[in-house]
Formats: sequence, C-alpha cells, structure tokens
Amino acid sequence: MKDQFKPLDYCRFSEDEMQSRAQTHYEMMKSRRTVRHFSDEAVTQSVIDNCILTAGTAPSGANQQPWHFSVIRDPKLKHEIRLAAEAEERDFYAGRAGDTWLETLAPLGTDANKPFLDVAPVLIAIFEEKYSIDTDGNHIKNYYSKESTGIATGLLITAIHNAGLVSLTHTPSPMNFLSKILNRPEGERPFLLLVVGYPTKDAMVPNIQKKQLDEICSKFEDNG
Ligand code: IYR
Repeated sequence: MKDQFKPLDYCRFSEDEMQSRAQTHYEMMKSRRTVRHFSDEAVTQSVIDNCILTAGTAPSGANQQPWHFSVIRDPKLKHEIRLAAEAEERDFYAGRAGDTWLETLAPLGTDANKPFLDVAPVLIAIFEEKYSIDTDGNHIKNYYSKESTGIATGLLITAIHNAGLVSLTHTPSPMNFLSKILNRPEGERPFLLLVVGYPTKDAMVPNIQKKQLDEICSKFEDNG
C-alpha cells in the first residue's frame, strides 16, 4: 500500500529537560481533585472542544477510536439526566450497593442527591462503541473498546484539569438511561458521565491521599 507509513514527528529532549518536564507534569496533575461543588458559571465551548480533541488522540485497538462524547449544556436535558441518575442512585444507596460498598464509599461523603447535574454548565457523556453497523446492517466489532475508551477518558480528564476546569467522574449505575436520553446507537454503551465546570469558591474535597510510588510500582532493574 502506497503511503502506508510516514516519518515519525518526534522531538527529543535533553536529559535535564526531560527530568523537568516529567516533574512539572506530575506536579500539575497532583493538584487534580474530583470535585462535587460546581459553580453555574459558563464554560467556553472551544475549550471543551480542544479537551475532546485531546481525548481523541488516545491510542485505540486497531485505531478504531471506539468512543463518542455527547456534550450537554441544555438545562432541560441536564435535568432529565439528573432525575434519571438520582432514581438509580436512590436504589443504590437504599440497598443495591450493599453494606460493604457503602462502607468503602463513606470517606467520599456521597449520597443519592446529585444537584451538580443541574448546576454544572457542561456534562460530557462518554460512550464506548462496542461495535458499529455498516450500510448492510453487519456488526463491525471494535477491539479493546473498553480499554481504549478508558484511555481516552483519562486524557480528557487530564486536558480538562490542564485547562483550569474541574471535573467529576460520575457513574450512576446502571447508566442505560443516557443512551436513551441522548439517542445513541445500539452498539454504544454508556461508559462514564463527566461533570465539568468551575468549582464554587467554598468547594470542599475529601481529605484522602494517593498511594506512594512503592505501593503502585515494582521495579525489575538491569543489574548487568
Ligand atoms: N454512583 C454513586 C456511588 C459511587 C460509587 C463509587 I465506586 C464512587 O467512587 C463514588 C460514588 C454516586 O455517584 O454517588
């Protein structure tokens, strides 16, 4: 195939610059927090567009890019989503979760009320495209769609934080109502509801910590 490959566009940094960039990026990401106290202040769509374009740079199985991002600003749709999400959450907190799950969640201080779904200016519903359908009605399977969508979502969260906005990874369970409300095709499964905006001035977050490097990483060095 002609033009199947092209030269890699690559910029190599000096050792010092690499150290500094890795450290600076970690410091920037370390300040990201999942936020539940949102201001109703509007967010510029071109910022959201660039964050979604960043998500779209993610690697994916066979480059099938098996994701879709629905951006919701319409207050009526946001409210419809809130009502559907709260109905599921009431069942979850009233018994479906079970005591062990609720005990594990307790430090986050969450409950079935989700006012941020009305208040925050932008909701991004992320869908995993498990398969697409061609013009003859055949199902075309996407490979590693869940992993790919997870990676894209991570890049989206990073881009939103880097832009100076805050987000909440919200997973009302089950989330099938999102497919219906947002009119998504049958091959797509709702993956996550990302709430995006500015924090309130007095926003609070749980006092919780991230694990240390030696708790999340094991090393197998080349000792010659
Ligand atoms: N979806 C519920 C419960 C919940 C579950 C987990 I795992 C969390 O990390 C946080 C919340 C809710 O949003 O309240």
